[in-house]
Amino acid sequence: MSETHSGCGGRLQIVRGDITECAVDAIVNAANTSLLGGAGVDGAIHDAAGPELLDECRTLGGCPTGSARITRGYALPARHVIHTVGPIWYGGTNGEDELLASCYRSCFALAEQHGLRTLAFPSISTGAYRFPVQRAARIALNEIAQGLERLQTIASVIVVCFEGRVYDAYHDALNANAP
Ligand code: AR6
Repeated sequence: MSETHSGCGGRLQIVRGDITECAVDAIVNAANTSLLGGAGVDGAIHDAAGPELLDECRTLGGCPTGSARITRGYALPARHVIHTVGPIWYGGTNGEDELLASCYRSCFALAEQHGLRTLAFPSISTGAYRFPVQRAARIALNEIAQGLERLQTIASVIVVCFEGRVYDAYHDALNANAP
């Protein structure tokens, strides 16, 4: 991990890196409604976790857009994976903003139910699903700040940016919201 930047009283970090290397209570996966794997971060997480992750995902029966499901982490350094399904970008008038916000809220709800203290998020929907990254970063950081405010039991949230352009967008969005 490199190039870190922090906010929310030190409980939020923006880093560049690979989420599969994060030793946290749960990493979040940007999945699709089948929960049966795919490309991007989803493929990387399944590769690193091993085939037992797919076996458990098969038992879940999929997940609607904006919701989340939790599994074990298997061979990952993370104890759990929270699989959430971001919206596909269709121009912004199909409820995309609200569905993306709902992904983050659903992840925090699972973190609360399972007593998780450390979370790592990728930039949901900004790859194959084409959500504009500046807009996604504002929504993500707003929801993460609200989640941290509501759940004082969460010690840290890391946003893991795989690409420089994504890191820059989150960095700028965090600075724009700083008091
Ligand atoms: N660690 C952190 N972030 C990553 C990693 C990684 N190892 N690999 C990619 N990213 P995407 P989506 C970033 O396409 O847009 C899948 O096929 C990537 O740079 O993974 O929500 C699913 O099965 C980008 O910023 O997810 C779905 O079908 C971010 O992760 C679909 O893609 C999200 O890009 C979901 O599309």
